[in-house]
Amino acid sequence: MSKFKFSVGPWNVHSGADSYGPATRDEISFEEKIKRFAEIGFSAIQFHDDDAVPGMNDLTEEEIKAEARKVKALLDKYGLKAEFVAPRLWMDPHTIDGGYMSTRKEDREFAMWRSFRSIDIARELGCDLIVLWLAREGTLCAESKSPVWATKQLVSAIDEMLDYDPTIRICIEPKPNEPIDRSICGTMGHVLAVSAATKDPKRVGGNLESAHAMLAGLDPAHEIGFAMAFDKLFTVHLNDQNGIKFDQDKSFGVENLRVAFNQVRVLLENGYGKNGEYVGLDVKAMRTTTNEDSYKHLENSLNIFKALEEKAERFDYALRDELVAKRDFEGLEMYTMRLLMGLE
Ligand code: GLO
Ligand code: MG
Repeated sequence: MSKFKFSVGPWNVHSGADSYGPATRDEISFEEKIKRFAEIGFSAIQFHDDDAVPGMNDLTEEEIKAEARKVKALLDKYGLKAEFVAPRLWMDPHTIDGGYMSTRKEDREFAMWRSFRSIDIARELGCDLIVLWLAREGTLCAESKSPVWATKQLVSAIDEMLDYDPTIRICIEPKPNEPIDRSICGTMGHVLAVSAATKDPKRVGGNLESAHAMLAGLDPAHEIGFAMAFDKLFTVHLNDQNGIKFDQDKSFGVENLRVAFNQVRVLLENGYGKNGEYVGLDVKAMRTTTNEDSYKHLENSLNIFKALEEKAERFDYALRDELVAKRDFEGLEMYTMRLLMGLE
């Protein structure tokens, strides 16, 4: 029995289209997805603002809230919670050059409008968390904007959200690049610095995604640990990644089991979940996956997580302490490998 609760977003089941080719699987309706998510073992759904309210740019504030209430009723029907809402500030013509740090004032205003509406939607869905994945916040042309100005823009955008709703929490999902070239907030260290500069740092934390940490050349378990040391890990996006290249969002643990194990272990050791946090997955199916297997990468990720949780529960801390006292790290490494290989 897992100690954790799991969450997922509707974008984690998709048709397989990529930048180089069309869809390879059928589109699945939102309701069908969440029904299956509940059956597979997820207890909460993550949303982009327009996952909850499609076409929201053309709706009034009241209409947006009314649409969100319909989604809440669907969640209730399947016994699911909403975990967070993330303003999608990377698809719209207004966000070509980013949102909060766009070079155009009207685009920055659009980004704030979407952020405030995301807060409204979150409230209707019964959650208090806004995730900011800062997809296009940075520079495509290094000379186009000052990184000092851009960083301050991010802080003041967050301050405005904190003011808009006195109980909402803001959670930055750092990523060093892609689609932006040079990001402004690339790692958990950046997130903590930005958090500290806001008017209410307690309400500003991070969402660590395994693949994003790896793209920054960092160990995701250490990024998780760094955030947890300051009570700043508001959620996680677990997945896997084969090296420093484009963001792959592979199933959790399929590339590097030891790195995955250490992510589970650091979460377990430090009581992740005791404040209601979910273990979120952000994984993509391979393009070759068939319609029938549209959810297999999610089931695999959950099964791998739970198997690693069981290994982490069995991790022999007395032996670890004994080996550490002798500085026998070769021995400790081999013990860990034996545990992972099923030899312990
Ligand atoms: C992409 C991100 C993306 C976000 C999602 C929620 O690299 O990981 O999937 O997590 O849009 O904001
Ligand atoms: Mg993510």
